[in-house]
Amino acid sequence: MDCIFCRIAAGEIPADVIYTDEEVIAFRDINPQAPVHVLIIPGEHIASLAELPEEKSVLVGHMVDVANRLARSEGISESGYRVVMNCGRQGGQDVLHLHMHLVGGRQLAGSFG
Ligand code: DGP
Repeated sequence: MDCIFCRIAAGEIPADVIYTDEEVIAFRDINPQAPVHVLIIPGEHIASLAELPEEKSVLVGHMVDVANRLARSEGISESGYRVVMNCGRQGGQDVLHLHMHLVGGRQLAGSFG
């Protein structure tokens, strides 16, 4: 399977990785929309939120924990931030490997464009 995020997780493609554990990897978005724009992905290939089996939903809770932790280490915990998961084409998902955006460091506008 030719998945760019699987290749980043495997270390085959360079990325600015800022966090890793047994379940997830976090790296800076290549096209940042704000001073802080980090992607948190599972190491395992799951195409989207719609493909997440119920028995693995705890993974998303872990991704939220990591996002909160990174918000603190990036210095945006107090000022505020946004966590987004796009799902499917109309949901704005371009890369078909489950990921969570952590965005902050500037005033963000309304989110349902
Ligand atoms: P989404 O639209 O939710 O699927 O967001 C995908 C994000 O992934 C988008 O903000 C750009 C980012 N991205 C795509 N390819 C790469 C890459 O090769 N490296 C990094 N660091 N980010 C990427």
